Amino acid sequence: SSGQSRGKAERMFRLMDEFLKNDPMSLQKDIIHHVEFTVARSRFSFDDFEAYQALSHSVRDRLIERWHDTHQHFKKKDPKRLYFLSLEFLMGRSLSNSVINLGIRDEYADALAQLGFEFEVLAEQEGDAALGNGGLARLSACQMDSLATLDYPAMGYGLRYQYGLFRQIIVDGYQHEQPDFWLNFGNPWEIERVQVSYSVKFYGTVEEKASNGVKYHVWVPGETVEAVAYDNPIPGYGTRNAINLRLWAAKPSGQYDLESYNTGDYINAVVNRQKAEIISNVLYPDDRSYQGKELRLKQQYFFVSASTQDIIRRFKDDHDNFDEFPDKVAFQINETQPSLAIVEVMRVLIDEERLAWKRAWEIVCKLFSFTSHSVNPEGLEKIPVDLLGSLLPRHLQIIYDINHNFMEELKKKIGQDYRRLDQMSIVAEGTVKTIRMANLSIICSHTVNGVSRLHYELLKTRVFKEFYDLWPQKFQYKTNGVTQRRWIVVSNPSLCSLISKWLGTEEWIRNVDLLVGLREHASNPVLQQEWRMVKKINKIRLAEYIETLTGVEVSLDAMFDVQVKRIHEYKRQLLNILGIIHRYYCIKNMNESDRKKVVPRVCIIGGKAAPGYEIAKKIIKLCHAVAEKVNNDADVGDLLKLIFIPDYNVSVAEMVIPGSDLSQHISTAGHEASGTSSMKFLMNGCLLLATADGSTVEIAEEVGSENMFLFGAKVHEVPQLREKATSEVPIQFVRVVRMVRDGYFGFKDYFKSLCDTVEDGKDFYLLGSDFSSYLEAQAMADREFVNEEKWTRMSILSTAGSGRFSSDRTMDEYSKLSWGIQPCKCPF
Ligand code: NBG
Repeated sequence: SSGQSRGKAERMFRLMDEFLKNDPMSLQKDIIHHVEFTVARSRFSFDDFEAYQALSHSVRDRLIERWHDTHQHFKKKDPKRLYFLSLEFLMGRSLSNSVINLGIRDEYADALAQLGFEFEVLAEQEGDAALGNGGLARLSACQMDSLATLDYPAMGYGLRYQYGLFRQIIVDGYQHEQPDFWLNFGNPWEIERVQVSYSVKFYGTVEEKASNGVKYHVWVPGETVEAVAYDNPIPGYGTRNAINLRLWAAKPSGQYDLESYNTGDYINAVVNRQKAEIISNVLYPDDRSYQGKELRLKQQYFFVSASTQDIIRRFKDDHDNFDEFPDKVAFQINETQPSLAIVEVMRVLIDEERLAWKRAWEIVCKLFSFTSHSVNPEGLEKIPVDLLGSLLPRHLQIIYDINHNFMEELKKKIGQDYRRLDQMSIVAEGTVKTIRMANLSIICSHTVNGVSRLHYELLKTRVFKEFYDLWPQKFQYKTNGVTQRRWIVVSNPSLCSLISKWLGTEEWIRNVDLLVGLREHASNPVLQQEWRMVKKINKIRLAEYIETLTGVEVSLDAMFDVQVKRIHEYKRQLLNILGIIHRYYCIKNMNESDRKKVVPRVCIIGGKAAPGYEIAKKIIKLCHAVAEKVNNDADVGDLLKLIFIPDYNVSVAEMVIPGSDLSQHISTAGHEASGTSSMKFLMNGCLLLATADGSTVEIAEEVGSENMFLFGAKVHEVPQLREKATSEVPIQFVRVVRMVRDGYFGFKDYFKSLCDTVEDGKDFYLLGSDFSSYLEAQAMADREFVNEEKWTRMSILSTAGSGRFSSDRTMDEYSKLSWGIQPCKCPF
């Protein structure tokens, strides 16, 4: 029979070979086939969107093929695997990235051209998959791309939200939120796996039982919900490997409550079952505050429980006891939201697999690597004990037991130092008793990671100081990175070709360190000329976008100065706007001959504010109010324009970043854990105007601080500056704040509370004390910009120095230092 199955396999193989050919003719047939039978449109009449759908299905077939092969290969080799748990993944679009990683972009473009379609036009039809908020979520997406490309045996787990991050629309300068029902038109990039599903339990009670004198616990749930898998293949570049991102959707459980059906209220019984789906309905739109909401906790446990069951099931398929578990499995906990996985693994091992506590704990301690993405101790996740105890009664018991053991151990080490014991306890006493998820994560993980060197210093000395003193060896950092595939190859094809031409190879797409090779050509006038040409192409694309969106025409000769990211007080978009007001004031008060010397600027700001974040929303409104005035002032003309780009997301970023000359990363020092958009700008040859915060410190080391515009207080200066009752705030700052306060831009009452946040003595983020050095850095940027050769050289050196900030490097570091995994390459 093995001969029979081999015969069958060979036959299947031959058949497969028959269909997935990549010559233009086969691709055309394939697309037409999908038009007719998948999209069910006539091959004689279909529009761009339908063509996009058919095209995606054709690409998807090729993805699935590699993804199956990779799966088989991993199964055969049984390497140690990494499971990357994150509540958020900001994938953006998939089409262009997929065909590029599969290496068949040009073949598809040719095939489409022969059918009368343009690849780029169809690619624009795709909506973004926005299952995340900001930096953390996009980082996860970049890291998945690197894991696949570097052939690591990895898999991502998350939640398949029906509604992704809200769409931002602007009405009269105010942000409004609209639901993002991204699945409305279907999603060709996922594969529904109805047969891969697990029951997830909630509520109920815990019963203590005994068998042969050994006590154990049984959790009798009050509610059960089904988790169904949706698989999203992630293709690597230049490899056959394609890994899996498995997202869970909630469905009503198959177990019926006969009681409610028998009472005769059939309709209500069905409707109630449907409520289970609420769990995976909507992404929480706040990236920084944890409000202890039940639904949020349910989301966390739901995805963690399904993932854990899946991981343990896979392990048990090939192993008959848990001795090898830590040799085969590594868990990565992205921020604290997935940290219930720790407790869940512990629960399964002791309650279901009936391992002794001590044995189970030994195993758990070898599994988890935890990465913190926060710097603010107040922002750390705390879950009210009552909430956790009611939703997950057994988990609360286990947390208490873990904490009890930890406290006993700690007392042996540090004695009865109650202040310290209290700070390190997982359980925080207070009016509302809470569980500190960060403490849980640190205690149970073998590695605690920071996302930049500076962040690591802050974790050690401030955020988790007590833990660092106890376990210095646990603490590490792996500076974030982004994938050059999406951020250069997909989003900036002209730059991509130019780089390959000058390096004489495309190898940098897999080995980004090669970008340093550009350094030796940085002053070469031919490269410089071509480099400027590329920038121009991208600026034209951006200018056209701006014009269609806002009706404002911008000059291509102006410096495009961009700040795009979530709106937060600490990121200081307000500093940027106040700087723009200052620029405006200066232009207004100049004589004609001075005006001729002004370097024209197009200031571009974009980003979403969390729906409940009032001050952030006022910053957006202020931006519009200032833009209204400045853009319509005949005295100013092309010298200054202010543009707010609505609904900033991954695909908007792909267009904005390549078209920027200068980009701003101006958080108050000590507040940005890393920052990753800076890395994307850097790769695209944009100069950075930045504070010494997060990863910009390391960026300066790579590209040289003389090739950046650094300003502002350093981390160690911030506390003293805050202490000072009144700091030395420059007159320019007082003036611009006064203009806003006095209603120069209208909406006087509305902006009052915003102005109050930067009042002397209350200016927590130090806009006032950093203002002078900010203006100096800006003036410096103006001076350099007019020197074309110098500016272009700095731009080339930025790209050349960006190699260290690839997520490929980050993933290699994690694999070696935290996860202990090796590449596992699928043969072609
Ligand atoms: C963010 C930090 C950024 C960092 C990203 C990725 C969250 C909660 N944190 O500085 O603010 O670059 O994480 O590590 O999104």
